[in-house]
Amino acid sequence: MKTLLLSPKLGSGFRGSLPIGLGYLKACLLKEGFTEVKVLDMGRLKVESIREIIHTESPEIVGITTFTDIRGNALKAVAIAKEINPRVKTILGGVHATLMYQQIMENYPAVDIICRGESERTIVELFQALSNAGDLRKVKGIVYRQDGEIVVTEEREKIRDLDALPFPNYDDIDLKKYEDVSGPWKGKPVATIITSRGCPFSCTFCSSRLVWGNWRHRSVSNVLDEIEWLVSQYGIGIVSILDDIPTSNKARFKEFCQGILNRGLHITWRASTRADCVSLELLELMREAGCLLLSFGVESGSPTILKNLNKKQKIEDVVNAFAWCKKAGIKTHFNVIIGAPGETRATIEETKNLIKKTRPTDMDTTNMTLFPGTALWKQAQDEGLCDDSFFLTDQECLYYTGAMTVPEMYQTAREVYFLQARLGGLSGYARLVKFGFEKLRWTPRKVVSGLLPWKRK
Ligand code: B12
Ligand code: SF4
Repeated sequence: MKTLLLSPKLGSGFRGSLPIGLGYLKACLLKEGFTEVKVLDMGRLKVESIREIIHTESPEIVGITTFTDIRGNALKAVAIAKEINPRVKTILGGVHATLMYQQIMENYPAVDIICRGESERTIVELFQALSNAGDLRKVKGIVYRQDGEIVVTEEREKIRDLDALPFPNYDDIDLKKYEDVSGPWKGKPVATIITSRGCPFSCTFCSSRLVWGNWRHRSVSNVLDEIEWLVSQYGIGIVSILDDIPTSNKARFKEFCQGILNRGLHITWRASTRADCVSLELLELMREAGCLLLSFGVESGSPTILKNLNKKQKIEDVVNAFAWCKKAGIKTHFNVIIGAPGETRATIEETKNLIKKTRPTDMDTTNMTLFPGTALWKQAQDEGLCDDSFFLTDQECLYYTGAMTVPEMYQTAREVYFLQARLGGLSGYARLVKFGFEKLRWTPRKVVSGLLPWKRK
């Protein structure tokens, strides 16, 4: 069965990263004898280019990933594929389809099947059923239509033994295209790896647990083998660890760093984690093992906001983590959420004070975004701020507006970026000039709204 696995066109300003999820799916399909599978990253292509792709590749199956904000790109690509060849079987996967499968099946007839959540096992069983005219009802974790009815099969259990998975397959991908645009790795290709899946926390705004469940991890030796393979096979020297919280288990992560050193792997790497999941000792070892940059989802400097978001993070942990990173020689990235439930002028000041205190190397802000299925989505729905019909529109993101208006959020983002620039002196302003337009996505409409004075309704 000739199959095309696609990652959708990304939003403007996003460069994307290796389609590692599709790489895993292809590797699992190959292992089970489905050899005609091609992975194609459409991240930087026009959605319309799917027309030419379908004509040249003539696939029998088209599978595509969905994120909430760019769901429209994925759904449009599927509709075009179906229009060109109505016999093409279309499959959706990824976070948005996992959480909004009912709405998608009811409203988008071009979608034939949805795979919910972790799909390495599901796609193999699905392909076996499709190629042998087997019973789809027996394939756990899928949604499909039969005689006009939407059939939702039993939930699939999460993969416990992640080491049993093959490494992602990148045969169709030019890894050199995934170079960094800024920072210490500017212009160099970056490979991505996932050493663990899921997260032990339940922040109200986050989809991670809904897709991946509780934290599960690969063995250290299996991860090191993959890095060794990336280095020897593709000449990769820089690795981005995509786990939500790779340092959830500090002892395991120490073992990982020690393994990099013992095997003499000459790589540099970066990761994201939580401030309360690191220690000075661990950070020093991480630096020795090649870690140059750590990104922290700090979200806010206000204990009240952190509590409202169920972040379960103390301000003193944030202060310590940033001070330790400085001591260990690791650059830091401070991520801020603006407009969370309970946000006021005073809580914004608390966040600014925390930035002043921690002096991160870099930072980014995000307006409080509502993702389907999350506790925050339900809260906003109860407050009358949203309902599921939003996902049938062409709009990318829906922000939480229970605390601030959207112009107020953009105005606050400006303030925070200017603060960071001021703290960085000349180089801080230079960075703002260089990346400001991208960071604030200063479209004319947003410039106008961003210039409005900040004031509560
Ligand atoms: C890497 C990453 C990115 C990369 C892009 C990824 C890419 N391929 O180019 C970049 C940096 C660009 C990015 C940006 C953003 N991201 Co992001 N990102 C991630 C991250 C950290 C890892 C994704 C990943 O590779 N996972 C590992 C692989 C194995 O999983 P996977 O790709 O999901 O695939 C598996 C299944 O989903 C399924 N599957 C996936 N596709 C398909 C297709 C088919 C046909 C089938 C059958 C199955 C299937 O099978 C795979 C194997 O099990 C996730 C967090 C996470 N832990 O997943 C967030 C995450 C996906 N991002 C998120 C968000 C919010 C964003 C941003 C909106 C952030 C922002 N405010 O700017 C932007 C949006 C960019 C855009 N859409 O234009 C949210 C998505 C929430 C949602 N409901 O959409 C996540 C879940 C983080 C979170 N915890 O909230 N992101
Ligand atoms: S925001 Fe981070 S810590 Fe919170 S649930 Fe999501 S991945 Fe876990």
